[in-house]
Amino acid sequence: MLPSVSIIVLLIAGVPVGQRMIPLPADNAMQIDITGHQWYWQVNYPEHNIQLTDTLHIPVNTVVHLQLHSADVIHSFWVPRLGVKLDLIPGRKNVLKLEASASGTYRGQCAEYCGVGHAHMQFTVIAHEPADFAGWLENAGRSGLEQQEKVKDD
Ligand SMILES: [Cu+2]
Repeated sequence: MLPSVSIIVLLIAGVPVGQRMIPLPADNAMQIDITGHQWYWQVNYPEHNIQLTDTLHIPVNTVVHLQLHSADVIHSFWVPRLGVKLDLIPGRKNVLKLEASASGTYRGQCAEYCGVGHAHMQFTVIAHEPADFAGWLENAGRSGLEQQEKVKDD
């Protein structure tokens, strides 16, 4: 009796939490494609024709869905202060929900050893207030392919 009651209570509490953690396709959250390369991060905003290297701009207090791909070996997308880490696996797409609760700059780092350049495979997440983000999106989208950070040779 007690085990059944315990399990039911845990399911009632746990199922909604689990549902919120799954990136469901029905969500109309912003999609950002991230491709790991040896040894840099390619960031694409497919709906806005924006392409960046090693920099990710997001709106604050908003869930964005990152579609993680790898062009070569296994990498791992890790932003310690945002509490997220997920592997990028060749031939697969992993989806990560990312949300920042405060505007500002967050450092990220590849967390899976991927070769000699691994330690330098870092990136920056910039979380903007909603109005600032809309402005950034408009500017960056208008200029087409924006390579605002250092362009790396492959
Ligand atoms: Cu790495």
